[in-house]
Amino acid sequence: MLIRTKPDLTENDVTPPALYRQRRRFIQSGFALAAGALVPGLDAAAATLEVKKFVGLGTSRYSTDEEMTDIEAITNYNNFYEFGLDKDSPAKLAQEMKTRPWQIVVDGECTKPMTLDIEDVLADFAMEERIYRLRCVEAWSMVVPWVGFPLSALLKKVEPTMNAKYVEFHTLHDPDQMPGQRRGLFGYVLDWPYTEGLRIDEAMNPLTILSTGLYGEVLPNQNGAPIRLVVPWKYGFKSIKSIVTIKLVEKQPVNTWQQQAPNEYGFYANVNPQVDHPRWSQARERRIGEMLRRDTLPFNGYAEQVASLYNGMDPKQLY
Ligand SMILES: Nc1nc2c(c(=O)[nH]1)N[C@H]1C(S)=C(S)[C@@H](COP(=O)(O)O)O[C@H]1N2
Ligand SMILES: [Mo]
Repeated sequence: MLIRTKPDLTENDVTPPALYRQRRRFIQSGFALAAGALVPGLDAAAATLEVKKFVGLGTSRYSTDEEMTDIEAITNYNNFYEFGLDKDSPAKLAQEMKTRPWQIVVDGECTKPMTLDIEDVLADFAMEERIYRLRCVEAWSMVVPWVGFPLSALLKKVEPTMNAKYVEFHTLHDPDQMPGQRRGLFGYVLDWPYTEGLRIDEAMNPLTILSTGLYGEVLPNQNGAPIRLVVPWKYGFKSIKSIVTIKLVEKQPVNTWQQQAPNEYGFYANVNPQVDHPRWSQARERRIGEMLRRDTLPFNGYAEQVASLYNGMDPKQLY
């Protein structure tokens, strides 16, 4: 059910980015040690410290040379409505979210459906894990050095059938842990769980990653721990956080923002400076940390990698 008491609110409402002061806090002690011992990509010594680091990771060939956004901004200027509507509330309210144990169900149109423990995911894909320094864009933009591996690697494991035309993702639904899912607490509720979708060829594209860390460290809760999607040629809302379900499906899923405001958000959400959002231009963006706005690039600068996925499609349809 959808209750909508604040109709002009959108996922893109911008809080002035003056609030990066709050010190980030990473791992709750407890799981770091055990996890570090099991995962080849993790530094065993560092695992005993408060912050768990990924070591020896190669860099993806898709990485940009552009300057990285300050970690304080990446971890304190977030959208994660399960933890409130303000950009600075996820950093405060997501810290108590339990990310262990954590299971991910991968099923639907495939021959080998699986329930994976996050520790197994980290171990199984450690060899494929890379640093992906990628741009992400909204009205603001950032360059984030994600730690991640291609979503395709995981999808191949379950062997999608010919009927797998789309992939549907769900975030954890747990109102006890996620105050934003308690009806009415913020006077506004999305239809939980947060849901996203990709077409199967988008999902198999090597630029589509599952991320488990950033800046060489385990993903902070506010950025979608323990595992989140990153689709850098699409607007930020496609990059669903804290994933518990990955379902191969035949029909195009309805994603959360499309359901919430179908006149404003579509399925594809490809970054396109020429297509305005109904209530604002998307021609320019402000890179966090910079004063002047810059032109937004088609497909957020990743046209060479992904434009061919949409050959023959009407650009309007791509929103
Ligand atoms: N589960 C969930 N995933 C989500 C969101 C959300 O509210 N809930 N917000 C989305 C939006 S609108 C954006 S812009 C990005 C923000 O990611 P970041 O905080 O890591 O920059 O997460 C996306 N993933
Ligand atoms: Mo967003």
